[in-house]
Amino acid sequence: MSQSQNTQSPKEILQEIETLKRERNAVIIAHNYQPSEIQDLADYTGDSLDLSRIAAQTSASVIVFCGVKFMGETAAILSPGKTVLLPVPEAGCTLADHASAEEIREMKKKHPGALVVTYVNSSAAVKAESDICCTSANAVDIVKAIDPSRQIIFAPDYNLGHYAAKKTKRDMILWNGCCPTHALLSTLAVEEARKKWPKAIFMMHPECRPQALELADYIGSTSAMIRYAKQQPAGTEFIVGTEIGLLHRLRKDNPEKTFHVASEFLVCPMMKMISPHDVRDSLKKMQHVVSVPEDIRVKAKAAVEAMLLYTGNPAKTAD
Ligand code: CIZ
Repeated sequence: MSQSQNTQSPKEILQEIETLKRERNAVIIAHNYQPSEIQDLADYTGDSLDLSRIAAQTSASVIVFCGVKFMGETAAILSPGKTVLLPVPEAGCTLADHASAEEIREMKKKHPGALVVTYVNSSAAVKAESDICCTSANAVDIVKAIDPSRQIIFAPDYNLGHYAAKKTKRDMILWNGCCPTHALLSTLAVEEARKKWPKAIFMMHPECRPQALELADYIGSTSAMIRYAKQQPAGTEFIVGTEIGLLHRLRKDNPEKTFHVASEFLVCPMMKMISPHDVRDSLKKMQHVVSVPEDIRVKAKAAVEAMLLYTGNPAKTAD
């Protein structure tokens, strides 16, 4: 880093980002779990599905994806003609790492005829081995829509699969992966938060463990929580059982309501890796380009598009 870059103020960095954005015809998108300063500098914030749709539909030629690797890959899968940049390439996802394409192939051999439903928190190679993807926002609807006579392998998140199985009364083969951040929300932590804020509505993400989910007032994805919180009257208090980054958006959208994080452990270190400097460097040096081999991209795109069709919301993509 040069001396002048070192001494730049936060405001100067933001100005440089704006200039680079115009020069590159770029758009910046940030996941709901990103640090607040990244959410604030982004053009759009949302969940991985919202953001991939935005990436596919934008007229910008460069997409700076402030999130983790699988999200950048999903955008690249849907937007082959655009350049997708991940400011910090080391930002991965432990949950996605729980399943490899080879393991999915082995599982399919063991259960011939089973349909593979894969959470978007998975690598492009795993998506390419899947029949249909889902997000935490639509997992229940996707499972519900599948022919009841078909066996389902649900990967890689055990907790989301368990939740979808319970809601749909389907007996599914569940993968043994989990998000280590959401798994940290213990029943003890839930009870302690309840004691501290007895009047609050407890919202929880379906990536939390089943025992914790039993104690929730409302269960939903980040986009569902954003919608639900908006619908509640002014003065409502909430305890939020998901990654702490979501509280920034919830508070911004609802200044007349109160939000508490359910546990101080709900911090995903991967989601906190990107700084405004990284966004600036990403645009300046056009780094780090997310690329998905074409044979994998085409197969993974079919699984992502199958999900978009099931949910009645196909993405407008280039090919
Ligand atoms: O789908 C996403 O973006 C994730 C990881 C969580 C959520 O509920 O939005």
